Amino acid sequence: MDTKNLGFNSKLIHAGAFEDALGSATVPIYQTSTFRFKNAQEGADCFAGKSDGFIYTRIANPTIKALEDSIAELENGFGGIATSSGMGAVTSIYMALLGQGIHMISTASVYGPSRGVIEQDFSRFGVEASFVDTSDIEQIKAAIKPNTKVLYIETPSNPTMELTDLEAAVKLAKEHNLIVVVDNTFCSPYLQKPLDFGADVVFHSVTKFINGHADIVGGIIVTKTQELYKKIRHAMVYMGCNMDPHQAYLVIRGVKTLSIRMDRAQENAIKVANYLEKHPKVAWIKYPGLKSHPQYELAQKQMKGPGSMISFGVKGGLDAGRKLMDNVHLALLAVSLGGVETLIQHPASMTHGAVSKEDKIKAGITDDLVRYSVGIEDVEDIIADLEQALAKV
Ligand code: LCS
Repeated sequence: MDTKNLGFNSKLIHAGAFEDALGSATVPIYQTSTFRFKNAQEGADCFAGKSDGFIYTRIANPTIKALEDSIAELENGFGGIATSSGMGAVTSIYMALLGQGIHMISTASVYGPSRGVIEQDFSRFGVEASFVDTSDIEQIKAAIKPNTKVLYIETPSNPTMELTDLEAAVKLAKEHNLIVVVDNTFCSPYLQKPLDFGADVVFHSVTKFINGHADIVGGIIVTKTQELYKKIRHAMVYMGCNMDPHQAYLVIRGVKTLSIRMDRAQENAIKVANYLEKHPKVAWIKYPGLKSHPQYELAQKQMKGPGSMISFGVKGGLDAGRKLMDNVHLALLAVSLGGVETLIQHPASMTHGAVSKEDKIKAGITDDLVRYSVGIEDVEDIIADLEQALAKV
């Protein structure tokens, strides 16, 4: 079926699904490492790229391809590349686009390991990077050097919930021939489509909203052009960052309910954010759906909704935040995000623990920051849980 003209919710169900010989309603799990060739010529043709038959699961696999085709269509891109994890996506992109003497500009408050792998690993191979507040376009402009090739944006950023103006950032990047990469994990294609703003590469930790059930880790990259697709797929295949067919099957299952899960989580998050903003023990809150968010207008412009991630500080700083985390019962004290269950965590000592103290301060990852991923439970229960835990602070 041609799904190109379907609405987003219909695409979630039908995009990328292929028809197999037995008429399966869902995409079967092709749990195989390798594929038989009909004859030697077909094998040679597959390797020469003259046939698009499957060869070996690290290179491509029908179940994984169904997911790749689905997300590529949802992001309005050329092609999808599924990876073993979100970090598999990050490193495949870095490997494909960076190299000796190449400089990248990135969001300072980016997911910790996306920064750490540059500073601790890629730097050993001569890659340079500047981590700046990309929510301020002037800071991006000031960081551009003659050897800058990539602008890497995470919006909203993890965990500071800062937004980067995609339209303005892409405009500036294009004036300097930079490739724009966007980590769209916090939004999913349901809330934000960076390629529509002119970005070149978009990717996700599908561990989060896209899969949504906290039962796998995975990643996916979508490129705007065939050229970038080939380059990044090559890096993914050669580094062995491929997804597994069983993992892909579960993600395909998760994708189908993406919009209804996100609608519910977001509806809850708006109520939770309003509750927290008024709570006397809450020192500050950052949520793009609140008018108090400094980029509330930008959120309205580039996101379909504010999502379900909230950052806030409790009066009394780190100790008070710890007390809150130790006293919630419904929310799981756990890292990750974007699943059906509500999660709470402390970025400065957990997800961003490896970022240096100085860089954390510069990126706004303060010791009192508590990150809250709102799930799809009854919102009354989520708020009651926060209420009793805050009472103990
Ligand atoms: N990008 C963002 C924005 C993320 O939040 C994460 C993981 C990744 C990339 C990497 O994806 P992964 O390899 O874990 O699938 N974020 C996590 C977090 O905030 N808590 O635990 C993992």
